Amino acid sequence: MLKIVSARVIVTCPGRNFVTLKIETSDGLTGVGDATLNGRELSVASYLTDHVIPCLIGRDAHAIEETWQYLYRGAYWRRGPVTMSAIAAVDMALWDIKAKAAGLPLYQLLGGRCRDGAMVYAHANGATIEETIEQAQSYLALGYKAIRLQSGVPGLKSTYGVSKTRLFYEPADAVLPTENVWSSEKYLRSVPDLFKAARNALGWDIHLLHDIHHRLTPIEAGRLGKDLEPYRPFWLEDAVPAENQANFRLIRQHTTTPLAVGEIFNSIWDCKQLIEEQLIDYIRATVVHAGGITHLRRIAALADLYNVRTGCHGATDLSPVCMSAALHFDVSIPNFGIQEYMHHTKETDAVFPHAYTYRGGALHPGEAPGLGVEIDEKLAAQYPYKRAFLPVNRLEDGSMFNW
Ligand code: CS2
Ligand code: MG
Repeated sequence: MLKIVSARVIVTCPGRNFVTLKIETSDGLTGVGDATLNGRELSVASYLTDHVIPCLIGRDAHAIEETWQYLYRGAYWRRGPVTMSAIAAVDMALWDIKAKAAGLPLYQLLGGRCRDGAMVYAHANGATIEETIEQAQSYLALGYKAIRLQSGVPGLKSTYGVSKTRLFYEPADAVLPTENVWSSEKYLRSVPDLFKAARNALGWDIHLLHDIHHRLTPIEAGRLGKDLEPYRPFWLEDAVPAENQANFRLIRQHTTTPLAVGEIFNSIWDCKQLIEEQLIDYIRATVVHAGGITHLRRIAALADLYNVRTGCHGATDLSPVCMSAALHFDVSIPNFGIQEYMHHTKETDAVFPHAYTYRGGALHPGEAPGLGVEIDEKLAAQYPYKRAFLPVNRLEDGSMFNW
């Protein structure tokens, strides 16, 4: 039996915090898993170190499903972002080990390729519409087939998705949460202008996406979806908070603009109704936060029954380990939609050497055995953890709102 003989959690901060689980086996094979939960990293690190790793030692490294069930049912306190990110990290590491033992890139163990590469979308953002479009044009020149547009909102000091550094968007920007101020009215007035200008400047042979980031009511989202229909968005993302999945029925009644949701989901139960009632078009759940490859494949299989495609989250706070795992998943499923791709910094890429490459508007997982990514532990040790919180968001009257 291929036994798990040790496991450790590596917390590193090459520009932002990442939590990585590394599992070692009796024949020297190792596997890695991403366990990064932006703003709550140490919770998952402790969950793994104090409550999971002691149970892993001596277990069969090949028994991925059994281990998943052991950690899910055995927790008693099921689901939630911390638990499911910890389970995800173990799952990714065990799939990494299994594929390395087989000498194959992971996608070959997931049924082989359904497509060459995973179409990705880049992030164009700017304080003004002009700045946003100028950055979108630079992505167009790089061969991207899909671009997300996020622009400043006239009258608001800040908004979601517009970063100071423009290229690397890292929202966890302070040792205590920064306070943002929001106005849906000001925002709703600005988005149609952004899309009209974008279509005029970029044309129609490019997918244009937008992230509302949980900030509208269903009827506001219905109105925005209708306002944008002439510009054919690829999707409107996180239109409304999705604890109440029935919220999306109201949006669906008013617009044919495709809807995407799910980057903060951590299990199939968070999206079962959305998928079964076809209230969404893309499910954004990701490998690191939704229980790993094992569970995300279940979500994709359910989605496939209802014409829902995947659109995995891929922000900079998901490490190259998660991106590697996502790409093996993306090329192997029938109902892949699109993969988010926010570049990591050079420092991050150096800590996580990886096989995936960008080519012609898509990412390719590469042919290295396993996930095709490692963590340089010596280099990682040079970047100690630095507490950083995601911002909070208030309405102009000072009441708490959704960030
Ligand atoms: C965003 C993320 O990428 C996205 O679609 O929603 O940037 C999200 O805000 C961060 O991952 C939060 O840590
Ligand atoms: Mg988002």
